[in-house]
Amino acid sequence: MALFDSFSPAQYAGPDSTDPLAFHHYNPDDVIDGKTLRDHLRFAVAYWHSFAWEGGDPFGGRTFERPWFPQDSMAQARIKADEAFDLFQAVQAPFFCWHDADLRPEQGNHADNLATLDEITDYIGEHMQRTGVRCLWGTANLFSDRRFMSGAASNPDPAVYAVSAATVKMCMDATHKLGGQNYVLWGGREGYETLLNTDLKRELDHMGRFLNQVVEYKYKIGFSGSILVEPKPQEPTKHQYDFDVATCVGFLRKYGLEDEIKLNIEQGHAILAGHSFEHEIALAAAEGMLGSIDMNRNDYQSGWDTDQFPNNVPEVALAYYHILKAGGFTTGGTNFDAKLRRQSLDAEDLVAAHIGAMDVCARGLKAAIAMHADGGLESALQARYAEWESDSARALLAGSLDDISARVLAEDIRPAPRSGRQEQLENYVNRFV
Ligand code: XUL
Ligand code: CO
Repeated sequence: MALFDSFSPAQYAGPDSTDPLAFHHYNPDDVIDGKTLRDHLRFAVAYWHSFAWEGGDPFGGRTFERPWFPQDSMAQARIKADEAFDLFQAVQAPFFCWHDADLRPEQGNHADNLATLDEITDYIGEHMQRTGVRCLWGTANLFSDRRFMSGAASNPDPAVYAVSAATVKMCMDATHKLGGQNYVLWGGREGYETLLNTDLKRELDHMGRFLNQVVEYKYKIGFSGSILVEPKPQEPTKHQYDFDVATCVGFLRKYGLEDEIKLNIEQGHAILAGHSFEHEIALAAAEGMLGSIDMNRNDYQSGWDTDQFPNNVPEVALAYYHILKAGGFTTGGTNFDAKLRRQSLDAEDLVAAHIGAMDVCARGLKAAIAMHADGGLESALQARYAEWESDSARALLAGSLDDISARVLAEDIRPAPRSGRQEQLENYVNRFV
């Protein structure tokens, strides 16, 4: 029995509606600032959390019952795809994202992995044609299978490097075939459990070369989407090499990739790194490397990557504010890298989770657009740094420490401390959220 085909596409019913399966804030066709909300937000459903994850946790296995479980045959993979596209339509998702291992079962050898991925992406391509749902990004699962336990590109065993490279080529080809707008690399097990057995420099060099091979291949096949790296500080490994945005920026520069690769920033990963989501987005934007976002929410107490659906409008508003400041999404979008709680068993829970998350994002985006248009934060910022526009201030940056020291003495420069106005700015934000 199909799970999602009885849900007709969710409709916008306005903020006063009490219909739990209607949109209250996300009206996809609403035009704000010259763009529909659909095009501002570019929502994507994550195939892995919604269809491959079975509801297990470290203490217990599957809690969900789905017609495509167990996920051990191509017949089951086709049922999963049918259901996935029913869900995409039920929540009006314009995009989806996937790993190879989400779409069909891992076969245990590369030749069979290639053939079965080709087969299932043909099938998925037909669903895309029929429904108009598009691929935001594809990626390779280089972390679930046992062979990746010590990493993929950073593995001490060259045979694993080889299989990883072949798998990424396969997934780039599949993303290209499905018209994907980005290709993502999340370094699942690129990191270490203990430095006692890790040649850190060699592993970083191998990862740098691997990413260069990815970029070379992108040009070879004429893939016009963006290549994105997704920062995360730990989990599954004790230390992940793509720790946070700052670490990734330094890494990409070191290996000459700063103009070729951008970042896919995830809310929960930002929290794990001890940052806020808007910090990571603002820093990526400042470096010209903002690509896309994985929208979710972490539990602030547990210290795990809990991948919950977002429900905090002020946090989301600040994230979108920085995205808007950077010019909005181009190839990127809002991928819900989020999963149900394991007690949320029903098909309706998954539909409601996406609808609610889209509403939260729409509220956040509308607040961000209003703040951006009002310009209050920007003018406060301009005012705070205004003195740097003067010739005498600019001369400080051009001069030497000797020049500056002489000036401080000659002009008897004595700074007059000024308020940072943080509470007033927080009050300002609260008027919009
Ligand atoms: C894991 C994570 C991944 C990536 C894709 O924490 O976020 O799902 O987004 O591999
Ligand atoms: Co993610």
